[in-house]
Order: sequence, then structure tokens, then C-alpha cells
Amino acid sequence: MERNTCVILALDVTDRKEAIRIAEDVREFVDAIKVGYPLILATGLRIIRELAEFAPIIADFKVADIPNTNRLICEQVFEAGADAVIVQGFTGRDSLDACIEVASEYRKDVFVVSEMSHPGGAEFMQPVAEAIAKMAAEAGAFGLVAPATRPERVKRIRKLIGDKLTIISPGVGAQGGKASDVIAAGADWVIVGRSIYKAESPKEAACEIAAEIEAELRGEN
Ligand code: FNU
Repeated sequence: MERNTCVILALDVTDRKEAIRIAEDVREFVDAIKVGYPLILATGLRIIRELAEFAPIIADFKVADIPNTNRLICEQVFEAGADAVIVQGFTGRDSLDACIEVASEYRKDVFVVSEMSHPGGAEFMQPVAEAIAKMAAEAGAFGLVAPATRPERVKRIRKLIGDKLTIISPGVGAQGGKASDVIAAGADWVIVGRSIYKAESPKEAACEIAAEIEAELRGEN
């Protein structure tokens, strides 16, 4: 995944044509498209290949099962054409290892959720987030998912893992996080859903977020 705009689109619409229209519209301003249960349950797994025409695809299935089931799920995800999968870390090292093994067979990437961005993410996950981040680094994951709603947590996780893992960060816009703040805190990419796909012009919305990040990286903020 190349880092240009530092924006990942979370495409949580449930209509195939709308998904394709938005993906085409915003392609120049996003480095990847994240698809998850809403779109895939509504339209089928084939949408991954259709969208892959516009950008690399991250499959957000938050895989959280025993190692054997994780392996079977990841095989399906990569067979369908995804470039990366998001998995949970709280299921433990063996479950994560199964995902990473499959990903390396397919030469694809695994992102591990360390702490979720919604308020409930601070209840059970935050106390174990640093242990999950360490485990993900030791296991050889490609990256972590850490909350844009809590840039101070992203900063803490970045300090802990150094440059070993990339950090992708959801929670910008609709959930209250600010793109430039979380990039300044050490995230490599922001993940943005509603603020782009529900905007009157998704293209303009994506362009604005990319510009905000570019200004932050140039030190203009
Ligand atoms: P938007 N997402 C999230 N928080 O929001 N995968 C997490 O901790 C996490 C995620 C996803 O709020 C969420 O499912 F691990 O509309 C949605 O697809 O900008 C996207 O990130 C955020 O969407």
C-alpha cells in the first residue's frame, strides 16, 4: 500500500452501484478502500474485485476466531482479491499467527485492532491495547488499527512499537477525530467513512482531508 494521500476510504454503503460510483469519484484522493460487513453482506464478496480496480482493498472483517477458522476466513478474503485483512488481536497469538501465515502465503497484509475508536473501545480493549500492539509487532503483522478519537493513545502506541508497524486510524469526522491530529500523533493513514461517502461531494470531502494531512506533514498547521 503506497502512502500518498494518507487517506483510506471506509466504504460502508450497501448499494453496489453507489459503492462503485463513490470509489471511482474519490480514487485520486485515497490510498486504499476499506470494505466491511455492510457492503459485502449486501452485495457479495465479488464487490472486492470490482473495487480493486480503483484502489487496494482492505477487508475489515475483524476476524476473531480460533486459529483454524481464522485461517479459513483469511483464505476466502485473499482469494476474493483483498490486499489486506483487519483482524482482532484479543483472541491471542495463535489466532493471529494463523492469519499472518495465510497472509504471507498470499503475500498480503494483516492489520490488528489494538483498541477500538468508539467510547466502548475504552472499556475492555484499552487496558490490553499495548499488550496487543506488542504481540502484533512480535508476530510480524503489517500494521495496527488505533483510534483517531484518542490521538494520545495513538501517540502512546507509536512510541511503544516504533517504526515496526504501520498505524491506520479510524474515527475521523463522524466519530469526532481530526485527521491532522492523529497523523501528528503518529498514524500513517486515517480511515474515513461517513464524512466522505455521505458528503454532498465525496470527492471534495476526500480532497479536503488529504489537503489537511498534507499541510500537517509539511508543518503548516
Ligand atoms: P466512519 N472502525 C472504526 N473503529 O470505526 N474498523 C475501530 O476501532 C475499528 C474500525 C471502522 O465513522 C468502522 O467499522 F477497528 O463512518 C467503519 O467502517 O468514518 C470505519 O472504521 C469508520 O467509519
